[in-house]
Amino acid sequence: PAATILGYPRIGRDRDLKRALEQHWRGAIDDAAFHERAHEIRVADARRLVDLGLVGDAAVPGEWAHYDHVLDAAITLGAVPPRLRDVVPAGPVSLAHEWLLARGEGDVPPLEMTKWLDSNYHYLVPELDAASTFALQDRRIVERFAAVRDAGVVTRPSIVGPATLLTLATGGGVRPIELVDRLVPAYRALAEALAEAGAPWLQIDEPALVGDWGHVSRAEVEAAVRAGLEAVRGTGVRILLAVPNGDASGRVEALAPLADAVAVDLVRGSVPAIGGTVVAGVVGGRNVWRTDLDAALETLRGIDAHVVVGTSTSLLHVPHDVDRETTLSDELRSWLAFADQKVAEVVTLASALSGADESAALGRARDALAARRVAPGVADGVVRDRVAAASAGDAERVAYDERVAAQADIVLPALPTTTIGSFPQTGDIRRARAAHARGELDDAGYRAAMEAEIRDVVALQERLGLDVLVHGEPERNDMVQYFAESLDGFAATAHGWVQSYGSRCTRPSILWGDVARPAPITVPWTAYAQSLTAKPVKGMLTGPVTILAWSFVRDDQPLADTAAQVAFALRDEVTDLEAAGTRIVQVDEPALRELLPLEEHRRADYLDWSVRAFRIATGGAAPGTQVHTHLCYSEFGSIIDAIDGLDADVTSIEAARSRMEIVDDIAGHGYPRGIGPGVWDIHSPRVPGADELDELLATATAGIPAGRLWVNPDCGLKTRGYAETEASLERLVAAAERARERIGATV
Ligand code: THG
Ligand code: ZN
Repeated sequence: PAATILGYPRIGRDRDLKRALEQHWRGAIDDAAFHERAHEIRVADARRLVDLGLVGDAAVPGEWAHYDHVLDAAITLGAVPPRLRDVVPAGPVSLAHEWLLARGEGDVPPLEMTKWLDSNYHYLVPELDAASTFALQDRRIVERFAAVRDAGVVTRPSIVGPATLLTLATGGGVRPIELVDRLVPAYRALAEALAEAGAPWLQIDEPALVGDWGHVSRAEVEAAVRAGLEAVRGTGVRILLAVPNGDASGRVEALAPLADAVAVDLVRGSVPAIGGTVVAGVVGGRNVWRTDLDAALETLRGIDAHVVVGTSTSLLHVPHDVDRETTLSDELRSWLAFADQKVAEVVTLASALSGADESAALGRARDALAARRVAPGVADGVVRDRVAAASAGDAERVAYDERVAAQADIVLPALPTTTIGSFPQTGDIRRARAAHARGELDDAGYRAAMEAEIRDVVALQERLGLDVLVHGEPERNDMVQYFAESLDGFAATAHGWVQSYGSRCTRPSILWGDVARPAPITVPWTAYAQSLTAKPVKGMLTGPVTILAWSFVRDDQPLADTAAQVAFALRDEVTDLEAAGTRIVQVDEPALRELLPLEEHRRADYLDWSVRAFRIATGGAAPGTQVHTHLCYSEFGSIIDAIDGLDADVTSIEAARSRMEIVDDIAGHGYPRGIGPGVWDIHSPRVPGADELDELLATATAGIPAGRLWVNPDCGLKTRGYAETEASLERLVAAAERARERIGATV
């Protein structure tokens, strides 16, 4: 073909797949109905892509996982977790078993979920061990190809390649990458089956090639890609090696001759010196902005190979169609390109490249870009002056010891107990928010409903005996969307859903202009909660890096500059919270790890600006204000210096699932400030046992000095119910008391 994309959103234009999944999980539809709905979504999307201009030899990609594409690869190749060998039989995997792997059931925990590369999408981590064997066990990829072909569209199936699959897998007693020779014959079998079914092309995704992984060397990744390509040669199906999500140049040249075509990311990377056919990813799959078509065309014309115009990554990470966003201004909408608009862009570029007259389309793109550059709000002199005038002092608080002294009047026991911030979002809260959004509940009624909820949450925490309270965040749906709605420079979409994991989606805001805070955001809620209790109530903010990571961020200035703007807006919020009497402010950065670049050489710069942004946001806090932060993962060791650099007085992190493994990292590093390793894994409704809590706290007190240890859950409680929340927090408080007695801490 002349144009293609590396993948398309699979959740459906109206989140049709989400609904089908959730209906099947609740038993509202049976297997046959689910498969029928999933098939209809596939056919509708494939036909749409043809209508949008993806025509010719397998131009339409075919990646159609029900839940996750990494899980699909594992299922296809028979990579069932060792612990479930007796439960999930060899052969095709039923829907019930697929959901067991994805979601767990009873005593069976699901596969672990982790962020896909540097995105906000979560994949399921394949579990392997030394006894793992592989074969083409499940023919879903072949069957879907055949079914969509029978409906009229010849697609290009894709699968995560062996190097990437093994790099992202965990191994019990074996480094998964060492299993590559055992794995690649299963890819061969897949290619043969696809050839037999008449598939002209197979796309093998190897983003692992662009990263530096630590646990796997570059040579090992390259060897695994090579082994995969060698295994699938000569079956009759042609191979597209896709290397998205980063700069493939310098890494792909030696492998290119083993594939029939190579797709590279030319948004983040440069053109590698390869001949043959290159799918040139000049249209970005990770942002929502219209492409600079003139610049793209120039890049394309400079490539010395047979060029197919493509996207830099799959379009999985962007919403379907900007034309549906009728609540956005016409002006902003004209600057944007969601998945369908990006398809149109690759088609236009291919047409222009072949010599056709696309001057009208190119002109429209040029005009939109020019208008965007000078539009009011894109550059705000006051905001820019403030960022430009930032000094080292803005990012600096006084020494930790001095802060501890200044915070001495915040009276707390040893091993203080607290929560991460949110309490369960009840049906009442959601209904009140929805009614308010529809205009059926006025502002006063809405405030009354939220205040009633805050009263209940504060009373509950007092009854449970927690030491540092929260207001529970009933007024927030999504912690990033909430701040975006209150800050200048952001816009919200109505239909812009993207898959986060399984059926769960988020609707990222669009950060299009300079960021400023027109008015205080959280102060009234926090102040109201504090008025109800003598115990300290934490103010709760989302940090600058997380606000960027979970929004669609402007591409016309460095991320570091945008982060600094958000940081100054939050800094003002911290000051206003202090003025309202708040002594403890938490600034969450759960996404700090997520934006860490895949390539080693880009990491220092990232950590530098991201840590600085956090420090600007919190650097205005008085020494007597206790600054907390929260990070949502347990891979503490890999970025512990950056976490140290945040200079927060107290940091809460996930730890229960990994049985307090991080305590060693903390002890080994000599981390000097307060730390709360989570003792209750809130990702499941399970109530932790008293013994289990005692054991986790014993590990924590053995490695962390009592004066610095906090006791808290792993994460916020908004997805939990009240039954398990009350029971678990009661046990958590009791366990903290036992731990204090055990170590002889005085209260
Ligand atoms: N907000 C945003 N991104 C995130 C998280 C978040 N990424 C990481 C992590 N948290 C992902 N977790 C979730 C958890 C739940 C949901 C989505 C992502 C979820 N979504 C609802 C759904 O799909 O039905 C929709 C929620 C809504 O109506 O806004 O439940 O917290 N940005
Ligand atoms: Zn968390």
